[in-house]
Amino acid sequence: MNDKADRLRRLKPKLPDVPAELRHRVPPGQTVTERFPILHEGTVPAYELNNWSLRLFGEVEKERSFSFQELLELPQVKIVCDIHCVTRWSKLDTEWEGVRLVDLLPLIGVKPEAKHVMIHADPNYETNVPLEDLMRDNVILAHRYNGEPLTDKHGWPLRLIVPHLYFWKSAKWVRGIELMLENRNGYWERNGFHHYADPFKEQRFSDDDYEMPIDEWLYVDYD
Ligand SMILES: Nc1nc2c(c(=O)[nH]1)N[C@H]1C(S)=C(S)[C@@H](COP(=O)(O)O)O[C@H]1N2
Ligand SMILES: [Mo]
Repeated sequence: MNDKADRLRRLKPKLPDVPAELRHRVPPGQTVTERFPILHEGTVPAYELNNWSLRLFGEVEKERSFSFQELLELPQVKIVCDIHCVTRWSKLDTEWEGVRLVDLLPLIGVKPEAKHVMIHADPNYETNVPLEDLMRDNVILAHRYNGEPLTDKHGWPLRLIVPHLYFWKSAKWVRGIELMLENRNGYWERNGFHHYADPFKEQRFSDDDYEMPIDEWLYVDYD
């Protein structure tokens, strides 16, 4: 059992003020940073793009794997969004480029009974998202950030971006998308964090009775 949820919610945060003009964009209990923290479990994976693929499976008409090149041949979109990490940092106006799930998933024929998705990622990470949340216009599998290819530490070659949920749902190093009939919980969701994770409702923990220290994210790596 990973005790991050317990550790984080024990301390009481004192948050710096969010500038008034930004307050409507910053969820409660968050603070804004210009920097880009790097957070993940385990070590950064190294890939040979030729051996890399993204597998779509589960409740689909026909399971299929996409090479990186095949993903690049699909319609590409750019989104600008705010991201909110459960450790209390938010970063505004981040720009990502990639493929919309709403463009990708129809290619494999998702069965109508499928309502839930498990995102499978390296190293040994998974996170669950309702299918309808992935169908939003600004939910993408991103391969570029701020006009450049993703860096290794931010998820190269491919990561999910789900702007409207806490950032742990935005899995880096995504390798598989599993369509499911029933919800199953992913890694953090099994370890004390909320199964849905709406930052504007402060859905941080599975029981949400505690608060997180404001300075948790200051102690991670940056670029
Ligand atoms: N594969 C993988 N993806 C992951 C994680 C992880 O541990 N493994 N951590 C999540 C968490 S908790 C956060 S806050 C974001 C951090 O992304 P960043 O390092 O690009 O800021 O990645 C998410 N995606
Ligand atoms: Mo996070």
